[in-house]
Amino acid sequence: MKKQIPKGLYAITAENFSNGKDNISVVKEMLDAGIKILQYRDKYKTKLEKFKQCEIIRRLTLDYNVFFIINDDIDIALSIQSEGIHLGQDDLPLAKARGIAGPDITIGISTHLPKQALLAAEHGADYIGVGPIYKTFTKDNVVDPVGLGYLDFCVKNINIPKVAIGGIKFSNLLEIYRYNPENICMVTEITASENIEFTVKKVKEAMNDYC
Ligand code: 3NM
Repeated sequence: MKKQIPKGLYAITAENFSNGKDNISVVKEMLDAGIKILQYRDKYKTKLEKFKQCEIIRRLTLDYNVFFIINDDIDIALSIQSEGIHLGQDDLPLAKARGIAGPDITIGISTHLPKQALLAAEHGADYIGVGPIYKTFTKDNVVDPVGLGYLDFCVKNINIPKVAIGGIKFSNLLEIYRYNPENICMVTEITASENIEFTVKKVKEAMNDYC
């Protein structure tokens, strides 16, 4: 049976923005800090390298009861039985991914335009990414910032969970939080933090422990 993505802070790996640490050690720190949703994203490794890291992280996420999502690699997601897959606009179309992965896996899609958000919901996505809200240097070939107006549109018109993403830092967190998206994603604010546990706790407190 499909598990519902929990509300709250959504973390993503970013090994090249992790102060020289590898994904596994950053993930361990994130889990100890109380992250409940984690996406594995790595655009630079071979499939085998990604698979090996995901196998280890799967065991950790089960121990910590954390909702685990794999970016793009449906085969890895199915093989390690993650709770979810995340697709970009240039990845396999949702219907094809659903056909391969079956009904029980959560599928999320990055969206950057109202039309993409409406289509994702119509085609059975389980959540959408809404971004980049602000300028981000974490993702290559990312589109221009979509701003708070797009977040407002999605919150008002899309009835599946919204994950606000892109350039979100502690300093602008409350600006996002007041729109009340189900999830807020911070990538480098967490991965590049000198003290991940302190940063995650500070963020959770600011969001009234909604994560
Ligand atoms: N997806 P940071 S923005 C992975 O807009 C990703 O779809 C985005 O990183 C989107 O929190 C992004 O460090 C990177 O700005 C966000």
